[in-house]
Order: sequence, then C-alpha cells, then structure tokens
Amino acid sequence: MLEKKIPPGQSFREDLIVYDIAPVPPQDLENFRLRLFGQVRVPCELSWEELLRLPRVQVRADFHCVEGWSVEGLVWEGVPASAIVYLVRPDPHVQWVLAHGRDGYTTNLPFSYFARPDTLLAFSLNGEPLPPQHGWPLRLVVPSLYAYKSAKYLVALEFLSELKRGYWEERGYHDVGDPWREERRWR
Ligand SMILES: Nc1nc2c(c(=O)[nH]1)N[C@H]1C(S)=C(S)[C@@H](COP(=O)(O)O)O[C@H]1N2
Ligand SMILES: [Mo]
Repeated sequence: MLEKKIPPGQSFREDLIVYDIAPVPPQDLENFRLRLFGQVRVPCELSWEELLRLPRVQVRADFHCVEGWSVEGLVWEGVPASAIVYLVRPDPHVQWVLAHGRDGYTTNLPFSYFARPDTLLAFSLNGEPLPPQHGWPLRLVVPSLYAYKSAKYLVALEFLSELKRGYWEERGYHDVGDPWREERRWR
C-alpha cells in the first residue's frame, strides 16, 4: 500500500467541515468587486468580468484544518496568485498579505506563501462553481498553509510591509501556519 503523506497531527476525513464567523448575505456578480490595495504600484478594483479575463490555473491539493482534519485531493480552479502579483506590482518591502472576506473575516499570511505557484483565487471546486458555504463567488486558496488562511467570500487583498493580524491570528493562531511545521498557535 502506498502511504499518504499528511502533516503531523492531522488525519484525513471525507468532507470539508464548514466554518464561518458570521452568516453571509448573497452576492450578485454584477456588483462584485475585488479590491487590491496597500503597498503596491498599481492598486485596482476588478469586476467579475475583469477577473475572468485573467490567466487560469487548476490546482489539486490536500486541505488541512488547524483543528486536525484534512481532506485529500480537492481540485480548485481560478486565477493564480502570481497573476495578481504581476498586476499590482507589490513594493519590494512587502512581507504580508491580509485577505478580507465579505463577512468581515480577515487573515494574514506571508507574501512568500501567497506568491507560491499553488496559491489561487478560486471560483470552482471539484469541477463545480464554488458552493455558497465554501466561499462563493471567490475564495483565496493557500494549500501550503492551514485552512484558516484560505479566506472565503474574498473581497480584498491588502499588501503590507508590516504585520497586521487577521481574525484568528488576533486570537492566538499562528501568523504563518505551515502545517508541515505544525505552526498551529503562537500563544
Ligand atoms: N470568509 C471566511 N473565510 C474563512 C472562514 C470564515 O469564517 N470566513 N473560516 C476559515 C476557517 S477557520 C476554515 S477551517 C476554512 C474552512 O473552509 P470551509 O468552510 O470551506 O470548509 O475556511 C476559512 N476561511
Ligand atoms: Mo479552521
């Protein structure tokens, strides 16, 4: 038998468990905007149509929740984070990205993880449009970090040279959150 690789302290389960800090009102794509701002050369706001004109990528990856469960082999499709970096041209001293959800959720992650080739802004999961509870219409997906970094209902990305903590990070969860290093909490 081939043994599956899984980060320390995690075990596989069949389905995602939905976590939400607050109920989210539906979004119509007509009024959807993704705001890209902070320490960048080219701040901008993208409409849904503009977003769909950007490059596409498909990523197959395991999903690791900091509470100890993982789901194997999810297939996400969307815009690679590298395309966003190319578009906004972050200042050379940018070290952090703060992702904002429409529900008020925020999460910070190192720019180096954001810029990895497997990070994407996903609008599809397993061949279907993103289900509402998993972040429709757009979610950040960072397979290299614990799932609390994968902000659902994504409405903005803020590029920062100094750390600004997100919702769970304020409450003690790790600023980086690399599951292979088991970076669950910093206090
Ligand atoms: N906007 C938003 N994104 C979020 C959350 C949230 O409450 N709001 N919860 C996070 C947490 S703690 C986890 S474990 C994952 C869960 O993803 P899922 O609900 O698609 O299973 O979403 C993350 N992204
Ligand atoms: Mo979580």
